[in-house]
Amino acid sequence: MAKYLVTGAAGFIGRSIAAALIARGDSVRGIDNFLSGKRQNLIGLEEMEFREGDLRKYATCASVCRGVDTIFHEAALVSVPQSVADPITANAICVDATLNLLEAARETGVRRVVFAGSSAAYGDSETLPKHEAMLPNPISPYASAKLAGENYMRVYARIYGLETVVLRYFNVFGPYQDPTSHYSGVMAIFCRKMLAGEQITIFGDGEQSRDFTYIEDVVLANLLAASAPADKIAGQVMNLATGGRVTLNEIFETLSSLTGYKGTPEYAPPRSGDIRHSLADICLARELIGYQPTIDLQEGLRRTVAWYRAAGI
Ligand code: UD2
Repeated sequence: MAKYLVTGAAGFIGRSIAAALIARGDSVRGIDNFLSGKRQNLIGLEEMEFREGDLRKYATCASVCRGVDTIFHEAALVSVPQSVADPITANAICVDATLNLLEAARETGVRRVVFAGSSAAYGDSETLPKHEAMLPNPISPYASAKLAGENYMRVYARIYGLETVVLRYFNVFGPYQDPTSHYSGVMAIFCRKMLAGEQITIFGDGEQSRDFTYIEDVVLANLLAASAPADKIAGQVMNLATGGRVTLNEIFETLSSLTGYKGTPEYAPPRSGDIRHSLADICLARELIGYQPTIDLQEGLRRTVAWYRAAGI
């Protein structure tokens, strides 16, 4: 039976991929250093062979790759502002660790690596939707580091024949996303605060827009990327999103009605490194891995609010 390795397995996206693999009966190993991952995210994943460790150490990568067929590399420092505050750590976590993992994968005979890329690669170029043929234009340390990871993926496919594939995530949201840090994703923060009746802050005028992707579709795309024929995906980079966008002000309105929130947002200056609009062209993922989003924004928000309400975080 093929063995899967999920890095960042205690994080939001990693644990969701691991849960889907376990649910279909696959054998899964997970690794996390709990820098941003949470131990409670491992609840329900008891069938996973879990190792606590840090991919910035090559020996850890070599040990965790042994016997693995396919890796889902989700471990990262995921926040743009956090990378602005500490670019050296962002680089170590997103670049050094990724190169260690690729080299260990090559050495131990791993067949495929599916990598969590980021729409941050596009920066704030005005062209919408963003498509993969556009020149990258990173505008934050996070974006540069994620792009470097992508480039290593392509190089390892080309030079060493590893079947690497990059999914460029656009704002992912849903159950298990950590709402408790000021580096958390906006959906998680808004859900938690609005359910608790707390003041929320919108950075900028709220007219910035994002292509918010529900976690279940991200998991789906990862599974498709893991099983697609090598000649279609090896060395490829593709967007993973919905192909629709919504402003923060619109999100606020929808979440107000779903949560019963009565407050109004406080508006603050835009965040450094923030991009204005983000919208994906998802044709390539459709063509290469047969991806089609299944959960629309309204349904995704409904499920997300229900989850935070039940979790009582
Ligand atoms: C997302 C990803 C990031 C990267 C990037 C690519 C998340 C958590 N981060 O960053 O990993 O891929 O996209 O561009 O998915 N905001 C508020 N109030 C708050 C928090 C955020 O107004 O309390 C704003 C924020 O200034 C930004 C928008 O909401 O304009 C989205 O922020 P985010 O941190 O959720 O995600 P983003 O797009 O910076």
